Amino acid sequence: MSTSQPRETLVAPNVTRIPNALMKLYIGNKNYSSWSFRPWIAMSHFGVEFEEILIPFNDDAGNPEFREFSPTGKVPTLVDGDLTVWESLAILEYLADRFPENVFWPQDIKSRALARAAAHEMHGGFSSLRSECPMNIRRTIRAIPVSDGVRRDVERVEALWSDCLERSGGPFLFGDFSIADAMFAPVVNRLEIYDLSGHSAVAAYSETMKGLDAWKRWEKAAREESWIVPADEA
Ligand SMILES: N[C@@H](CCC(=O)N[C@@H](CS)C(=O)NCC(=O)O)C(=O)O
Repeated sequence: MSTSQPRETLVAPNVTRIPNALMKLYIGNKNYSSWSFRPWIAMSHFGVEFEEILIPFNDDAGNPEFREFSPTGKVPTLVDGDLTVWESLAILEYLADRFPENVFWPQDIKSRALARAAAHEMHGGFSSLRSECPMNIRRTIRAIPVSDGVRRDVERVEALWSDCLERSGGPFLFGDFSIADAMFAPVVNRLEIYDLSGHSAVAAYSETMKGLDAWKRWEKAAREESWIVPADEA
C-alpha cells in the first residue's frame, strides 16, 4: 500500500495556494524599510505565498530602480499578474479581498471600523515619530533627544493601543492579528529602540508582536543585512 499523502495534507493549513504565478512583493532594506515591513509581516503571518524582491536603497530616499515597477518610485509594491498595487495600506486591503479565508480584518463590523480607523491613523499620521525616529531593527536601545511632536505622537500611540487592547482583551490590538497590527509593527520597533515609552500596555503588546514567527524572520534577515543608511541612523 502506498504511504504517500494526498498533496493537500502536506500543505500547512494556513498557506494559501495560488494557482498561477506567485505574487511579487517588492521591498526595500529589511532593517530600515518600515513601509515594506507592513504588508510583508501580514503576508508572512497569514501564510500567503509570494516572491520577495528586495531592492536595497542606494541613497537616503530610495532607489531610482523602484521606478521600474512602482508608479510612485516607492516600496512596497505588490505585483499580482497584470495588476500592480502601490501604497502599503492599499496592498493590505487588496490582500484582504483576495484571500478572504485569511481574516485580515476583525470580523465584527464595529471592531473592523475601529481597526480601519487605527490603520488609517497610522498611515496618514505620526509624522514626527516617523521622521525623527526611523525604524532600525539592528539598533541597540538608546534614547535620543526628541521634539514635543514625538512626545505627543507617543502619548497618542499609548492611548490608542491601551484602548484597543482593553476593548478586545488582546493579545493583538483587535484580539487576533489584523492589518492594524501590521500597520503598527514598525512603531513597536521605534518605541523600543529609542526608549520612548514605559507604558505597561506598550510593553505587553510589543512582546506579543516580537514573538510572532513572521517578526522573528524579518528581524533575522534585517540583522544579516550589511547596508547602512546614514539618514536613518538617528
Ligand atoms: N505611503 C507609502 C510610503 C512608501 C515609502 O515612502 N516607502 C519608502 C521606503 S520605506 C520609499 O520607497 N522611499 C523612496 C522614495 O521616497 O523615493 C506607502 O504606504 O507605501
